[in-house]
Amino acid sequence: MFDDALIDARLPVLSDVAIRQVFDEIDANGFSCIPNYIHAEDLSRMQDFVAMAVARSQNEYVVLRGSDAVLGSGMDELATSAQFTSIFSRLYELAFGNNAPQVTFYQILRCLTGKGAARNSLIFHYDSYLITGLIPVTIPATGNKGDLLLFPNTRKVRAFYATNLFDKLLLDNRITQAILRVLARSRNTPFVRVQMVPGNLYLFWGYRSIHTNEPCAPDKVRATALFHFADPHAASSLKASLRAS
Ligand SMILES: O=C(O)CCC(=O)C(=O)O
Ligand SMILES: [Fe+2]
Repeated sequence: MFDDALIDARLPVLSDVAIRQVFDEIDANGFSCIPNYIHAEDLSRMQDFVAMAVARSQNEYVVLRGSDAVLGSGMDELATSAQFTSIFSRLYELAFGNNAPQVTFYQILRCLTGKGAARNSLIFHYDSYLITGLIPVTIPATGNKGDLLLFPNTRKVRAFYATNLFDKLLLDNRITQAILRVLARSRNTPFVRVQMVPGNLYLFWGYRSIHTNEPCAPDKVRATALFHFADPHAASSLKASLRAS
């Protein structure tokens, strides 16, 4: 039996050289993949949790936000694991040259299934956070697996929250979304297609890259654990006043 509290001890240790390689890959290819990042025993605990969450939502699309919402699944432990968080702080320092703030995540577990599977797919967006870590937990064995589609590093980190909002406005409208959907299907697609393998860790610049996921069949489950780190506009007063209103 495994001691649940020791997930950290079962994670691979990544040297600074390995992190530099991850960083270079993200810049060159748009993403980096660390295969078999999650130990099989821990992965199966996460998969059991997903199965329970999906059953509880009557086999419909469900999103769990924050580490309390995934308590006991192992995904909560990841968010505070020294091994896991050090990946993000070192990537941050390579990307921005200054000391990383303490790593705390906007953490979510997305379970794509049922009628909501199609409705919540192919929505192209930028994340609000600089670094995105994605761990596929449950992926359909057959049929559409819900690949991740990435248009890597299409913008810089914006100095102003207002510019960030403008980027999002240009993206978040019917016409742009329709064009991107056509591009995603075209033979010479500019999108990088990332196949989801359970237990792997995928890293990319979520803030800088247009991205989305493909759907899976309504009778299948595609669940991903997302770890978002570093909001560049955390100190923006415009953002604060928009939130308050
Ligand atoms: O589930 C996925 O593969 C991606 C989801 C995503 O990009 C997000 O939640 O920000
Ligand atoms: Fe995203």
